[in-house]
Amino acid sequence: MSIVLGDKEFFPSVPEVSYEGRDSDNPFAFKWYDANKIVAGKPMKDWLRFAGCYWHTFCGQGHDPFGPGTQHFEWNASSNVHKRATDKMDAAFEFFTKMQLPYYCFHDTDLIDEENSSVADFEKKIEFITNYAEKKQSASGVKLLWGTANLFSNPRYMNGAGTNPHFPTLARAGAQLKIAIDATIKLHGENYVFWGGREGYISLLNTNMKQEQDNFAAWLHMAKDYARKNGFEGGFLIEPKPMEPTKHQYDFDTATVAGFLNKYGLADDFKVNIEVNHATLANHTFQHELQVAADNNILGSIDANRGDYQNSWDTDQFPNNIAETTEAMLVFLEAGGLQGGGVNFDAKTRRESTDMEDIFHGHIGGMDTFARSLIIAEKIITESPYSDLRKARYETYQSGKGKEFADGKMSLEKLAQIGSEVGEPEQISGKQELFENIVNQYI
Ligand code: XUL
Ligand code: CO
Repeated sequence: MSIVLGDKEFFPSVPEVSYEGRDSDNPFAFKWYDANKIVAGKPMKDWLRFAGCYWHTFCGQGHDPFGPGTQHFEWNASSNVHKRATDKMDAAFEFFTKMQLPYYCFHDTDLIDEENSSVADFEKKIEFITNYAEKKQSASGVKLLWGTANLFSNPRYMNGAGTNPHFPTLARAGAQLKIAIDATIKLHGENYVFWGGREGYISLLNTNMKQEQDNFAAWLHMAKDYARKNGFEGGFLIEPKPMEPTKHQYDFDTATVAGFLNKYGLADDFKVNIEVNHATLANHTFQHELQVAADNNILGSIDANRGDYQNSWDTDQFPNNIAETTEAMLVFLEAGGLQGGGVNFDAKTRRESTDMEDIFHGHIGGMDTFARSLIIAEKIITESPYSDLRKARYETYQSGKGKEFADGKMSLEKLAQIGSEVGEPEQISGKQELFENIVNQYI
């Protein structure tokens, strides 16, 4: 990948980041991510399909509920909305190409400032900036992993978009949804994401949950039918999150989403985009969410980040926990990877990280964490007794009466008969500590 600059270089102090190996002391080099290295039969870059995200990296400037942003972005300097958008895109593609990121992701409103535009004006703005994006994509080879609509920031969506109790507001959101789908198709986006920002409730007292969920299913069907009719062959992804900004979000976790997709006949087209910090907010591990998705055949994509064990909000920090990521990569590899998705860094540098270079450090660390964990997980699966030990726990279901039961071919009478003949069953250890030690041995 060669570096693609616009009129000006936004990160002149950072060269192209490449693989130098674990002994390198260069902070702008990968220690583990070696794009073409073969792991479990294919290049790392094809397993991981890393993506940079527009919103945290090029839009959010570090504001929090207690104060404004601290990060100064040179691409915001122009007073002209179109110039600001193309400058931002130049900075973004400079970053993607310097970082060897093959993909990127956006919300419609990340690309260009909305500024209270009418639907027609916003559509024109999106048309302008997606024309520019087409040029940047073809100059660089960077592709769109997914697009989405921001249907949660504008105050009009305070009561939700596809679950809004007021039909005209839902329709206004639908106009924006259509523009975002059109933009994704135009830029050959490989997926389209629905993260239900305010699709939930703050109080059940004023909420008709059944109506809202039925509406949401109708909304998703409509979006899917429209996109398919217009040639979109990619995946639709629901991104589970239990709460924040709403008290209760309908797409609570992967198990909830799987049930919803089956109930409403959406399971053929929709999969999940699993975010690490959303998993932990739901009191699950990242590994748990991946496993539920894999078992339901809906493991679409990943939003990579991490939370903070000492508090419980969505901190969206860059991944750096090798043990956590290794456990996740075990599930990932056993599932055969992602179905059409990639690893998108939905992560932000801290409010106190104010140097332009800091976004490089965050992404280098995140990519190395995933790459290293992938290598470790492959070794655990192929070289250690891990898989055999787990398989052995279930061997009584592989043949004979256990298999008959597991195949659903046994009556309760027969099961009870066997149960009364076996006597007190042998005590069999779960050996969790041994499993944990094997993982640590390979780290
Ligand atoms: C919010 C979040 C979003 C989605 C896209 O928690 O993760 O950025 O990924 O709307
Ligand atoms: Co996300």
